[in-house]
Amino acid sequence: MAQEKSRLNPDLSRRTFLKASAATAATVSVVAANPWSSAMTALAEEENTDRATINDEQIFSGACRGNCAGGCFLNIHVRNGKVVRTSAREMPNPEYNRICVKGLTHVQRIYSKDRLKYPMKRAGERGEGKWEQITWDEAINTITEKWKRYQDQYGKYAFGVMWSSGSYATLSGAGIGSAMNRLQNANGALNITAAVDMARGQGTKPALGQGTFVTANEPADLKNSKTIFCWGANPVGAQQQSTHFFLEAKEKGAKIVVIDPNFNALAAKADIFVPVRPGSDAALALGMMNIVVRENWVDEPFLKKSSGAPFLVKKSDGKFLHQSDLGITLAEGQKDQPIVWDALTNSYGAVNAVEDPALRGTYTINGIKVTTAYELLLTRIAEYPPEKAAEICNIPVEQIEEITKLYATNKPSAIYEFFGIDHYVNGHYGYFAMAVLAILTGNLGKSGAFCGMGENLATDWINMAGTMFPNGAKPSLSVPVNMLTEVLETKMYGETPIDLKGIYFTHVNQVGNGAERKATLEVMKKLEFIVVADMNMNETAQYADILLPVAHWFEVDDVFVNYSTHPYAILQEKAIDPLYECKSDYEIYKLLADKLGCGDAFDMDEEGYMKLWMDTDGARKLGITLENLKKEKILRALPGDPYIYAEGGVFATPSGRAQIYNESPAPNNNYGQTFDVTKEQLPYFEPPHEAWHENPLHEKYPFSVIQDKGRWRTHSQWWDVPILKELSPEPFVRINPSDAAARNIKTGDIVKLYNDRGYVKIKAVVDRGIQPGVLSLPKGREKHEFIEGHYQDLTSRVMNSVCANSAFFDVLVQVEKA
Ligand SMILES: Nc1nc2c(c(=O)[nH]1)N[C@H]1C(S)=C(S)[C@@H](COP(=O)(O)OP(=O)(O)OC[C@H]3O[C@@H](n4cnc5c(=O)[nH]c(N)nc54)[C@H](O)[C@@H]3O)O[C@H]1N2
Ligand SMILES: Nc1nc2c(c(=O)[nH]1)N[C@H]1C(S)=C(S)[C@@H](COP(=O)(O)OP(=O)(O)OC[C@H]3O[C@@H](n4cnc5c(=O)[nH]c(N)nc54)[C@H](O)[C@@H]3O)O[C@H]1N2
Ligand code: SF4
Ligand SMILES: [Mo]
Repeated sequence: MAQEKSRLNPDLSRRTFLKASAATAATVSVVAANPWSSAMTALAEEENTDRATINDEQIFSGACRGNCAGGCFLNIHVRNGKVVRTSAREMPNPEYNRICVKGLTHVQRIYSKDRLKYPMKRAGERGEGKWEQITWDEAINTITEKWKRYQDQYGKYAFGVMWSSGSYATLSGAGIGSAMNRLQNANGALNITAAVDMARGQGTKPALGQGTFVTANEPADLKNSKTIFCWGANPVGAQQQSTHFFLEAKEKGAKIVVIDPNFNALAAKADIFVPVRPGSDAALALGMMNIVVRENWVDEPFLKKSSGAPFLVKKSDGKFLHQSDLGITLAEGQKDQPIVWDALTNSYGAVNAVEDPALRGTYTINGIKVTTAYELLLTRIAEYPPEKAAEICNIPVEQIEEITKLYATNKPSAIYEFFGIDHYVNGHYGYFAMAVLAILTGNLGKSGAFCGMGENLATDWINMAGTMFPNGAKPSLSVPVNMLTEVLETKMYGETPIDLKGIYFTHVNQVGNGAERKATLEVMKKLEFIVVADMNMNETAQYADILLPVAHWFEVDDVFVNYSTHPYAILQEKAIDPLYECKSDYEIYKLLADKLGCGDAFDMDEEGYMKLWMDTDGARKLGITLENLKKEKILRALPGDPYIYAEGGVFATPSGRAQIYNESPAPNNNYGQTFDVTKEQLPYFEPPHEAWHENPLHEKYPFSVIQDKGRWRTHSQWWDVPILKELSPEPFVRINPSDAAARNIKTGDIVKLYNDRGYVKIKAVVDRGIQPGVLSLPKGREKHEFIEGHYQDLTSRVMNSVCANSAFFDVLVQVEKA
C-alpha cells in the first residue's frame, strides 16, 4: 500500500496511523475484557509477533463474500479460538491472488463493538434505539406467529422478504439458489426486490443473451485486448483486484480509453479520456455506430454468421419472420427458423440453410412486407450523426472519430462496463447501444474482445430448480422496493391485490442504501412489523421490531461462487463458532421454515444443501463436487482457460446469435404497464429523467450528483471498523474548481447539497478531476457520518417504465457554503 495521506487530515500518514492504532489497541485491551478488546489485543500482538515462533495456529479457507466483486480467497488464521488475522491465499492462477485493506481488517469486523449479539425486540418507539434482549425462541415465535397470521388474514403477499447484496453464498448468502430464495418460494411470501443494478441486464440481455453478469471474458483475458474502453466503470475504486489487468494490457501496448464524466483513477493511466456528459452514453454509442458504418468498419462476416442482423422483420408486428409465418410445416421437435434473404438466389430461406444472407433490403414474401434488422438499425442510427452525438455528450466530434477508429480497427477491443451508466433512468438504452456497437464491429466471442463487466456469475451449473423451488414451489411475486409507497397506499400492484403488513429484511440496508430515504422511512413507518437479520446495527436495523444477530462469514460453513472478478468457487470453512448468540442465516431459515409449515423444504443439514446446490451435470463436468471442494478449497467454476463469453460467436439468446434488434421487448417488472415498444426495439437515446442540462429544474438545481464506490467500504459494510475509520475519517463531496470558486467554496469548507427531496451537509474537496456541473459523493456512508442530513435524502426512486432500477445518479442539486 502506498504511503497515503488523508486529504482532510494530511498529518495522518500510514505509519503514524499504524502506530496510533496499535497503541489504541494496547490501551483498549487493558481496560476491558470483552471480545472486542481481545481482538484489539490480538491485532496489537500480531504487529509484534515473530510468525516463525507460532506453532498453535489453525488456518481455514474462506472467501470475502461481500458485494465488492473481489471474492478474495483468504486464509483465516485462528489461535486460541480467535480469528487473529486474515491473509491472501494462493489462487490456482496466481494472477488472481488478492486481498485489500477491508479483507485485512476482518478481525475488527468480527469483534466489532457494533455487532448484534443476541435477538432483541424494540422497547421504545420505532427507530428510538431502545431494545430489550429476548431469547431465540421468543424471536422466532413472534416472527412466525405474525408472518402466518398476516398471510392467513390478508393473503400470502401480506408478508414480504427483502434482500439485496450483503453477501453471496449458497447457504447463508443472498443471491440465486441461496437457501433464502428457497424459504421465500416454499412459503410464497412477497419477494421485494432491491431494484438495483438492473439496467445493465435489461439493456444487454436481448443483445448478448445474458443479463447483468457474465457477458465478459474472464478478467485475466483483459490483457489480451488491444483497445480497452473503460466505459462507466471505476475499477481502481470498485474492482480493485482487476486494475492490474488494465495496466498489464497497457504494458503490452493496448490503448486504454476511459469514458466517464469524471477523471477517475484509471483515467490517469488512460491514453484517451472522454469526459461525457452524465447520462449521455447511448448517444455516444449511436454516434460511433454511424462512423463504423460510414468507414466500412462493420464486421460483415460476423454479422452474417453470428448475429440476427440479416433476420427479416415483419412490418406488420415488428417480429422476425419465421418458417411458420410462411406456412412451412415443421417436423416434431424442429426449430421454427427465422427467415433471411439469400442474395445469391434472390430468394428467401431459413437462416440455417442460407450461406450468405443479405444484410440490407426490403422485401415482400408471400404478401408479407419485411425488412432486415440491419436496415432498421441503419435507419435508427441515422438519427444520431456524430456531430449530434458530440453535442449531446458535450465532447468534440474529433474525439468520437478518434476513439471509434481505435475501437473498430485496433482489435480485439473490449468494452469494460460496470454500473456507472446503470444508475440513470435511461441506463438500459446505454448498455443496449454499447452491445450493438460491439456486435457491429465483431468485438465479441474472442480472446481480448467482449462487452461486459469482467465479473463472473456461474449460473449454468447451479441447481436452480432444485434449490429455489422445493416440492414444486413456484417463484413468488416480485415487487420492486421503489414501488412500495404506492403498493401500501393502493394495496395493489398492477392487477394484483397486496396488503403488505410486514417485511423480513436480510442482506440489505435499505434505509442507508435505498434511493429516496424519506420514502423509505415512510414505508418503514407504515409497516406493522419489521424484522432485520444482520451482523450489525446498520441504519435499517435501527427501525426493526425484532432484530436477529447473524453469524459473520467465517463463523459458518458455506460455498461462495457468485459475483466475483475471478472464475472460482470457494469453500468457506467455519473457522470459529458464531460469537455471542449469533446464528447462521441458514439455521435461522430452518427455524422459520419449521414454524411456517414448510420445514420439509429444509430437511437437510448444511452439507446436504451444498450438495443439492451443486447437483448438476454442469458442475460435475467442471469437477465441482463437495468432496473436491473440501480437498482443494477452491475450484474453477467456469469452462475454458481463459473463459471467453460466447466463444466462437454462439450466444445465449433464443436464436443463438447476438441481436441488434429486440423483437419482443418486455419490462423486467411486468405488472401490465404500457410502454413504447419501438423505443425498446433498437438502440435509442433519451436524456436522463432528471440530471440533464435541458431539464427546467436545472436552473434551480444545476449539479448532477454521482456517488463513487470507494475502497474503504463495500456499500455500508465495514463502517464499524476502526482502522478504516482512521484511514478515511469522513465523507466529502468533490467539486470542480470553477464551480467552487463561483461559490467561494474551498477544500475543507462545509457545504450543503439540496434539492426538493432533502439535503446533506458535508465537507467539500475542490478537485480538478470532477467535471464542471457535476458533484461526486462517496457511496456507502451512514447517517451519523454526515454533518447533517443524508446523501440518500437527495436521491430519487423514479424508475424507467420498462426497467425496475434505482437511478441513484439521476439527481439534480444545488450546492452552497453551509
Ligand atoms: N446513493 C446511492 N445508493 C446506492 C448506490 C449508489 O451508487 N448510490 N449503489 C447501489 C448499489 S449498486 C447496491 S448493490 C446497493 C447495495 O446495498 P446493500 O445490499 O444494502 O449493501 P451492503 O451495505 O453491502 O449490505 C447490506 C447489509 O447486509 C449485511 N450482511 C452482510 N453479510 C450478511 C450475511 O451473511 N447475512 C445477513 N443476514 N446479512 C449480511 C451487512 O451487514 C449490511 O448491513 O446499494 C445501492 N445504493
Ligand atoms: N470498494 C468497493 N467496491 C465495490 C463496491 C463498493 O461498495 N465498494 N460496490 C460493488 C457494487 S454492488 C457495484 S454496483 C460496483 C460498481 O462498480 P462501478 O460502476 O465501477 O463503480 P462506481 O463507483 O459506481 O463508478 C462508476 C463510474 O461511472 C462513472 N459514471 C457516472 N455517471 C456516468 C455516466 O453517465 N456515463 C459514464 N460513462 N460514466 C459514468 C463514475 O464517474 C465512475 O467513475 O462496485 C462493486 N465494487
Ligand atoms: S473487500 Fe473485496 S477486494 Fe477487499 S478483500 Fe474483500 S473481496 Fe477482496
Ligand atoms: Mo451494486
